[in-house]
Amino acid sequence: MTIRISAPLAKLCLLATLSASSTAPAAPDPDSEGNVSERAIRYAEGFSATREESDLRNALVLDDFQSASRAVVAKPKDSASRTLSESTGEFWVYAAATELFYDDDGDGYYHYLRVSFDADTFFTDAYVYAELYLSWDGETWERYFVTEDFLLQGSTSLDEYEIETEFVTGYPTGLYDVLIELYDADFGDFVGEFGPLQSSDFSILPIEDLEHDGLPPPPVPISHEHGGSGSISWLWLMLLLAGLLGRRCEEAGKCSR
Ligand SMILES: [Ca+2]
Ligand SMILES: [Ca+2]
Repeated sequence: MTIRISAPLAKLCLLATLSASSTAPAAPDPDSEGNVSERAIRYAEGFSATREESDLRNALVLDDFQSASRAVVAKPKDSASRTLSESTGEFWVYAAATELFYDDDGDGYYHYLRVSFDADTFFTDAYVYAELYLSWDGETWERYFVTEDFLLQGSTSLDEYEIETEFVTGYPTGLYDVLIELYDADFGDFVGEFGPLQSSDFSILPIEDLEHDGLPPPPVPISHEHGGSGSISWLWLMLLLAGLLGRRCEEAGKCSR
């Protein structure tokens, strides 16, 4: 698996290579009524050109929602490969990449994701928007973000767009697939996609939310108190050794008095 990792910040950790079989994708914790747990993310979006290359946008806008009823859109995963059948050929995603940041507990699973993509159009310019999806179980895509409308200008790469997401809650530790769907903003038509079928960058990304990316527990303090169990053990050994020496010298008749 290849995942593009940039290294702009001190907290950035290198991503360890993970095999697809190393950890099974996690389930989304359904409650007693079968509803999946609350989702919350922070996000930032914009054209890549408006960000300094070595910086993050810093996802600050909080978006939290109950996924069971209101905002989450889910669909079968096999619905993601419809480019040929539904796209008009007037728009396409030329290239896309994912980057992972922040692994506070050092377990190789990250809570901050940047998705960037360069979409192009046959037209001189056209407004589009993108929907971003995650899949943790290999069976269902769940929408986690919808961008604002933004302008594509022909086939230039200067209109590359990016979305940074900090997963706050509702995203348990697992290996997630990511999918971008592109829509014509004027008509709402699906016009293209980019996901695991197009690049391994969008497969089995090690992600967990902030709740699961806790800092490691502090080291166990070493007790220097006297009289503890360790001291008793040492005292017991000394007495045992003295007893053995005494018995041997009595048997040899060489004990001094
Ligand atoms: Ca982690
Ligand atoms: Ca472009």
